[in-house]
Amino acid sequence: MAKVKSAICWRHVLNRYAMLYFITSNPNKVKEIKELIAGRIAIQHINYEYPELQLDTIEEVAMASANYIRRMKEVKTPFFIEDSGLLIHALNDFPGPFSAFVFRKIGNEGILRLMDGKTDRRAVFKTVIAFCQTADDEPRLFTGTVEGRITDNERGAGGFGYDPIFEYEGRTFAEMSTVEKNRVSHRGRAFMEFLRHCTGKVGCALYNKK
Ligand code: ITT
Repeated sequence: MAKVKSAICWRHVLNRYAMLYFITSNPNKVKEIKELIAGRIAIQHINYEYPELQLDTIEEVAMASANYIRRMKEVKTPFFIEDSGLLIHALNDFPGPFSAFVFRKIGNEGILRLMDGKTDRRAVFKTVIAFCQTADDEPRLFTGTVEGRITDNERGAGGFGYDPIFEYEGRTFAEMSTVEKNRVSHRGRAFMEFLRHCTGKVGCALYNKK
């Protein structure tokens, strides 16, 4: 299990970036990231809905979205966006990059129906963060994944999206607090990878591998 270490080189991030802009239309993502940084660096949320691109991978979607945003006249930098998705083994990694569309159309109930009778319940949650230091920079990508399984029923009242049907070590993400979810989640892991880049420090380990 990967565990978040408490001693993050926040000072190095602060020295490098006085402000980071997080562009997303999803307030739940903002809540999780804010919880993770706990006020130690300055992140400003920009609630902006950019076109939902249908591409083959989450990486391609994140890259294309950041490229779209950095070409806008009023873009604020440095900024990051993130694209996340659920990849279900028994469904050939569906819904993957189509996770937002599928959630809107069939929701967790629909996914559970598609999984009816399937014994292989393995699934992976993935987040890809795309970061642009300036509007002239190609986006840099940072990835986080977590392996779990799809439950038989929705469980838990917390979290959002697919959380009630994604189980990690016996509990769904919706049965965890935000702090607990961040410690092991795709988003928490991707964000820690991103911070590792921001610190510019080799040896500033952010995870303890157990
Ligand atoms: P932005 O693109 O504006 O950031 P979005 O909600 O469209 O917001 P994504 O495309 O990344 O974000 O999300 C794809 C879908 O996966 C969407 O339905 C989310 O609710 C869901 N999702 C993303 N992260 C999740 C998480 O940590 N837990 C559960 N569901 C998640």
